[in-house]
Amino acid sequence: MKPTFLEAFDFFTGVPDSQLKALTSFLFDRYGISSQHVIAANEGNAVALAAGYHLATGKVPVVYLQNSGLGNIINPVASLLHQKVYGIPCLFIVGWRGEPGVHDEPQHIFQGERTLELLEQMQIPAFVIGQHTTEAEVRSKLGEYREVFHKGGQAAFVVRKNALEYTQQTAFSSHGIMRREEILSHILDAADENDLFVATTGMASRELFELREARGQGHARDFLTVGSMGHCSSIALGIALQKPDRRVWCIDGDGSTLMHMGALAVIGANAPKRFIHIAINNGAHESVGGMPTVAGSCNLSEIAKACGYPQVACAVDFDALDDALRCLKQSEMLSFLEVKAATGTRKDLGRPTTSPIENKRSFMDFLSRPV
Ligand SMILES: Cc1ncc(C[n+]2csc(CCOP(=O)(O)OP(=O)(O)O)c2C)c(N)n1
Repeated sequence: MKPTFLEAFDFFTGVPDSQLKALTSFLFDRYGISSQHVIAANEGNAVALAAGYHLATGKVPVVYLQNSGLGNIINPVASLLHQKVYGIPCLFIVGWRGEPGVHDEPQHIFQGERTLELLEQMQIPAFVIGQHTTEAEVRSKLGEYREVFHKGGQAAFVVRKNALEYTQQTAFSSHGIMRREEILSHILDAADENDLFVATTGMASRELFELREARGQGHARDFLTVGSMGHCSSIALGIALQKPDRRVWCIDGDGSTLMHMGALAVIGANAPKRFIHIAINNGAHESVGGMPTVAGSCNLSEIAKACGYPQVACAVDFDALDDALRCLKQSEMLSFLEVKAATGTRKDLGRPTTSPIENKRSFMDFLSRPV
């Protein structure tokens, strides 16, 4: 089904999801990035933005998200939108990863099992859109939802895999020259044997896994933050504060850095030594289809500097990257490196073949060894 049933709405905000690629492509083609379509830093921000839209217009906003983002919306739904507070209507479009019975990655299993229950707990009526759902059924549901919105309530469509289609797929690209996997390879070349890595959600962790495999280095040095997008730098901080003798490389993305950017201020204030925070900035949420982030137009290294990182750098080509890696490593100070990157991922990129529990055990074992 095409997402055209949303034509009656004129404000959309959210965080992209691969399962909602048809929807975001449709929105991008129709509105671009504009006052009618805002890609938010995280799903909670999107809910607040939607609330502002309603306050300004009296109309019903649409918020789209992967079900991983449900946790981020609980606070603003319960304490801002809910009828017991301001009673602000909102339509949610939720991509259902980890639906029971459908194969998916470990980080989606529990969230997938609880998705409908969580919406019910938040008193958000939900209708599941599958491959065989008709547009007439969805429009009729929307008719019922109008009553809910009129009373200041919220409602949701939960979207199954391949349920939405949109043929005119917009292509995005950034202007960088280095691809994330090549950048990761240079970082691995610069690192020492005992160094630890904490990598962000999405392709970065998958590429790191495959690079280690290709190099025959095992996976014990790497913590792969397969879920919990935006939190890898805080995980890395938690480790660095307890293991000041180990060098910690945190591999962040621009989307994930933006998602919980307050973490930068906390890292800057704690200033652990030997902590190298690298944001691979391709200006996109590439792992879930390549929708743009706002990081293409912001200076992440200056933000880190203002947050108290004593050393910051920005690299746009391989020479600058190698120089920066050498200098930051030698300095043994908290550092931030923004690497301007191109979008682009190998077609045959696989997924980690070890489970998160195996990853945790071998990483903790590696961490417990004396250096
Ligand atoms: C809370 C939450 N919202 C959305 C997602 C879906 N998601 C997975 S990776 C990703 C994009 C990450 O973008 P970025 O950090 O810039 O890295 P890139 O994919 O460009 O390498 C998104 C939105 C998620 N996993 N968790």
